[in-house]
Amino acid sequence: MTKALLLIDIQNGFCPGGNLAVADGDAVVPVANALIDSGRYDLVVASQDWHPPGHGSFASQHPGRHPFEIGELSGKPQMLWPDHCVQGTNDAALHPDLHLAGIDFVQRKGENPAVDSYSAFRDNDRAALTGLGAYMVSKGVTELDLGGLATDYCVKFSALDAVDMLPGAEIRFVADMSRGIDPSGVELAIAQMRAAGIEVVTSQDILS
Ligand code: VGL
Ligand code: ZN
Repeated sequence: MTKALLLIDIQNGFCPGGNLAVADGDAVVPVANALIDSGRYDLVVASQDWHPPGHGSFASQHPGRHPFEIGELSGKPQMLWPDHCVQGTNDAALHPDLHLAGIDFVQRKGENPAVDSYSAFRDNDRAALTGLGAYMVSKGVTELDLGGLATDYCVKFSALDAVDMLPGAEIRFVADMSRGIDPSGVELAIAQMRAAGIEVVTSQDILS
């Protein structure tokens, strides 16, 4: 029985003032800290969106196109984003208030300029794995609580992949530790997670 907490992309870039700010994104930080500090997890992992400059998901790489339009990357439809979470910049850093000392492992993703990687477990084309699934299997993870930024992108895809990669594990989405980009996308994400057998909980449910 290994209980794990997975914190998705709680980075400056997705918080107010960041390049791809999610409304109220920094509100997830105290919730994450309460869970990190709770002592109930055997393993705490954080993912970090970690793009090279000029990543193909950036609208700036597509002449005449703008952020939040659908473009194309490696022949597939791709949401075009503002430049964000560029390796080594403050935008890519984990939020400074996050209790880093309680984090056992940081999984970086999105390093291949030709494919985006919403999930902490694999690239969007599903070809390349990050290694996080094998790592969690090697640690014997049977319960995984996850959340972070953004609910309708990286959290959702990570949660759905966790169901695939940790067969038999109980996966829970921590709603108050998460914020999304698009409200209708968040609703859809929660419906898709529920349909995949993921339980929706609050940090209060976990801590009480
Ligand atoms: C994310 C869009 C682009 C996320 C990352 O962390 O949800 N969204 N890159
Ligand atoms: Zn990204």
